[in-house]
Amino acid sequence: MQSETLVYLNGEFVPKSEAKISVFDHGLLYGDGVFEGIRAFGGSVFKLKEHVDRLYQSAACIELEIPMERERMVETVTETLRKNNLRDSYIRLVVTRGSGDMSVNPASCGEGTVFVITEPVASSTFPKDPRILKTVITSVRRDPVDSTSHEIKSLNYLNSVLAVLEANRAKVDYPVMLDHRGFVSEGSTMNIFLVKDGIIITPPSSSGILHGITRERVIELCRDLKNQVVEREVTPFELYTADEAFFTGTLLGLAAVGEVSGKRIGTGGVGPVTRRLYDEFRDIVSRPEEGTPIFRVEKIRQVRKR
Ligand code: PXG
Repeated sequence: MQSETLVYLNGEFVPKSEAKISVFDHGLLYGDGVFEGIRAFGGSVFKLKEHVDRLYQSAACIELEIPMERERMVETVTETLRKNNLRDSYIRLVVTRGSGDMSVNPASCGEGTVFVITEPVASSTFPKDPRILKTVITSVRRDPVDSTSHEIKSLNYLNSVLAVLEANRAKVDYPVMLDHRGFVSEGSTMNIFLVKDGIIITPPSSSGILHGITRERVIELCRDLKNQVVEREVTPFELYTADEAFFTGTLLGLAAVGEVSGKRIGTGGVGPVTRRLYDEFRDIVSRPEEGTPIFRVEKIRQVRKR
């Protein structure tokens, strides 16, 4: 039994306690890098290819060349999981600018630093019931799309950190952030949806959101279930007066919004639309066709042996 999980770091697998990078890495010095948070459920990495695509898109936007091909990156994630014998996991995939001078200018940096952390997660699916979150609309706004856009999943999460601090101070579970114009944008690490008169509404790209992979899959799910879903700007009033609201994201799947800035949303519990979508999504995440298998090679070998 290996005692410590292994971390992939620049081409090697090293024990967690030895997985270290330089203090001169610009990922640390300037938040200059990109990342993905991914989950594996029951031996399948949910939407791994989509996460890897988003990683390369984020990298392209900051002109960071990832020193390996996309296919190899997909392989590296599944290989790290296999090394750790993990079927259910939280995965953190990070590429930084690498080590360089003490200057914001990335020109002095060599090759990017790539690492993959895989941590065990107890359950192979989400809990039976969704979380219900009390929230507050924070004074901290999402950065505009022509600024340090959140469409880039970069290592700069201070904007989200400031919002979380404000939520902590307000003694609620989670922040809701507005865009620079005052329209509802998203949470610190989750996209937001609301339900009004049977229509499901979610803020569009122009509201400075990250293009969430869960968001995308839930939109598709709404359409499959013949629920009308619209991407359009949402005012705080519309959120306060919604019949239901929920967040989407890798860590929780869907989470109900119970309250926003002291105002109860619907019954303050889990509304029927949120419940239905949560139940369906909970079933979707471990389907092999929704992701990339971790143990494909071994499974084929096992089948052949029989
Ligand atoms: N908005 C923001 C700003 C995010 O960071 C989402 C929306 C939801 O996107 P996905 O693709 O997950 O549906 C995110 C995702 C972490 C962590 O450890 C953060 C995210 C995902 C996983 C882990 O903080 N953010």
